[in-house]
Amino acid sequence: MESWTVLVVLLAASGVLGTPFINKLAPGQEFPAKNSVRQPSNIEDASTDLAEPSASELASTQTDAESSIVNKVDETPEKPEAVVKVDETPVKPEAETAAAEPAPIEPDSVNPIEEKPEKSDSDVFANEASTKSDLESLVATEPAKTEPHESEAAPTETDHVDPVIEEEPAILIPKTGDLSKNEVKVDYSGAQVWKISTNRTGVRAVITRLRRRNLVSTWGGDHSSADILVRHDAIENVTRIFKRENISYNVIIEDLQKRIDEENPPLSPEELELHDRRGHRMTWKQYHRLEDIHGFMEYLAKTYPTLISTKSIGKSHEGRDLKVLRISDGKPTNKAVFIDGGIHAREWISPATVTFFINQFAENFDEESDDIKNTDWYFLPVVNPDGYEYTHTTDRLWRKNRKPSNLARVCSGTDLNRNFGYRWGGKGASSNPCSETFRGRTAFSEPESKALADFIKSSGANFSAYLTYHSYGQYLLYPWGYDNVVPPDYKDLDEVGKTIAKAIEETGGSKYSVGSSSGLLYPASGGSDDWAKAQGIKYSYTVELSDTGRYGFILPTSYIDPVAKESLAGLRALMKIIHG
Ligand code: 0X9
Ligand code: ZN
Repeated sequence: MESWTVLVVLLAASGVLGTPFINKLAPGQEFPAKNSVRQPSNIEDASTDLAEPSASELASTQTDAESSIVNKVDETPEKPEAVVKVDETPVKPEAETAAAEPAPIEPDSVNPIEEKPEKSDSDVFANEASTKSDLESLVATEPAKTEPHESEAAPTETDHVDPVIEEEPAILIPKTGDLSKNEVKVDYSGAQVWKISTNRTGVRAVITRLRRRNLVSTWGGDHSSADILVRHDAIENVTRIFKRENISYNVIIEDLQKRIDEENPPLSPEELELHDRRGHRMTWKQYHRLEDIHGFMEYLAKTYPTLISTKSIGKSHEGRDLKVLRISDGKPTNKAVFIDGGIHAREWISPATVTFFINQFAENFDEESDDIKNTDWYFLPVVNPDGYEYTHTTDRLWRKNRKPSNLARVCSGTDLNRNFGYRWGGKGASSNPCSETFRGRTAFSEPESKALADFIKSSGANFSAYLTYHSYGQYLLYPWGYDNVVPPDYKDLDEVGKTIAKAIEETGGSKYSVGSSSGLLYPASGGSDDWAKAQGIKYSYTVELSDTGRYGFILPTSYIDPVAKESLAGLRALMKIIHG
C-alpha cells in the first residue's frame, strides 16, 4: 500500500473525528491537615526518497518537498554543536522578544542551538563580563516569582515552523504514534540508534535535515555527539549519506524493537504472588503500569495513616488521577520538598526512581536521618499518566501528553516540559503540534502542568527544593533553561549540584555533569524547573538519570535498583545542605 493510502485509512480508522478515550479512575483521598505492527510509514517512504543531496546541499538548501513539509519537523531537543559558552552575549530579554514583530520563521533555523543571539542595550542581564566571572555575567536579574505572561503567545525567534500553522493544517504531518487511536502497537523492528560524532562542522545540519524529513529522530547526546534513532526504512540511505560525507557513527542499538521486547520482562507468577501478598505490586525489578504505582501509593497511605497521605491534585486529559503522596510527621518546623517524575512519558526510569524514594522513606521512616524526617515530602511520580500508559500500550517512545491538538486531531500531545508559564513560548519550544517539543496552545494549556503548578502555589508549603527526574544523560541541571543566562544565586546551585554529583559518584555510582540546563544542554523554555525557580523555590533541579546513551530510554530493569540507589544518595546530600 502507498504510504498516503495508509495515512488516509489510518486517519479514517483512528478516531480523528471521534472523541478521545476517557479512562475514569476513582478519585484519590484528600491530604489530612498538617498534623494528621510496524512503525507507521505515514510520512515519507524513505526507501523511495532521497535523490540524495550531498551534506552541503542538505545543510544549505531546502528542497521543494521539504519546504512543503516544513511542519513535520521533529524538534526533539538537540544538543549544541559545542557547549554554549557562558561568555556568549545573552539574547534579548523577554520584553523585547514579545514586542518584536512576528518575524517570519526562517525555515532553515530549525536548530535553536545554532542561533547566534543578538546583543541588546536593554538586556536585563548584568553583563559587565570584564569585572565578573563568565557565569556571573549571565546572571539574569529579574525578580523571582515573576508571574508568567500566560496570555502572550508571542511567536518566538527560534520557532521552527510556520507561525500561521492553523491556516495550513494540510501540511501537518503526523509522526509515529499520532495515528494510533486504533491502538496498533508501534513496531520499531529494524530501527537503530546511532551515536554520531558531531565535532565536525556541518554534521548537525545534516542530522537536522534528516530529522526534518522524518528519517531520523534525536534521542540525546552532548556537545560532541548525538544519539539518533534511524528508521528501519531509512538505514540504507542515511548510511550512504553519512559515508559520503565522512560522518562517523557507531550503531548503539542494532534492533530497537528487540531491545524494547527484552526491556521489561514479566515477573514469574511466584514472584507476583509474593509481592501481591505484601499489599502492593511494586518491585523495582520491573517497570510498572500506572495502576501498580497508584496502588502502591494508596497502600502506603492506608498502612501509615498518621504519616502518609495521598491526594489527586487533578486529572490528566484522559481522566487519570495526578496522584501526589505526602510524607510528613507534621512538625511545624519541617522544610518542604517537591519531587516529580514522568513528565516525559518514555523516561521510565524516572517514575521507578521516584517511587523507590517513596518506598525508602515510608518503610524506614523511624530509622531515617533527621534531614529526611524533618521534611514534608510531596511526590508526584507520574506527571504524565496518559503518556506513560501510552508508552506501555502503544508507542514505547512517546514523549508528550496525549491531548489531541485541535487541528482535526491529526497530531496529539504537548511537551509538558515546554508548557509551564515562565518565559513560555521562547527558545527551544515549538508551536507545531506535530513536534516532539510542542509547547501547547498557551502556557498551562495542559491539565497536567496546570495541576502541578496550581498545587505548588496553593499547597501552603514553603518549598526549599523542587526536583524533577528525567532521563537520560546523567546531568544535574539548574535554571535557567529558557536561555543561556543564570539566576543570581547560581553559584549556590552549582556548588550544591556538585555536592550532589559527588555523593552519587561516591556510592560507586555514575558520573554526573552539573550546570545550567541551557548552558549544558540547549535552551528550552517552558520547563517546570524554571517555573519552580521563578516561584522562589531555591533548589530547583532537573535530574537527567542514567544512562549516557548505551540504552538511552530503553534502560534494562536491572538498572532500576542501582540508578535509584545512587540517586537517593544524591538526594540525601541535598537534604543535608537544606537542613544545614
Ligand atoms: O528537554 C527537556 O525537557 C529535558 N531533557 S529531556 O531529554 N529529558 O527531554 C531538559 C530540561 C531542562 N530544563 C529546561 N530546559 N527548563
Ligand atoms: Zn525528559
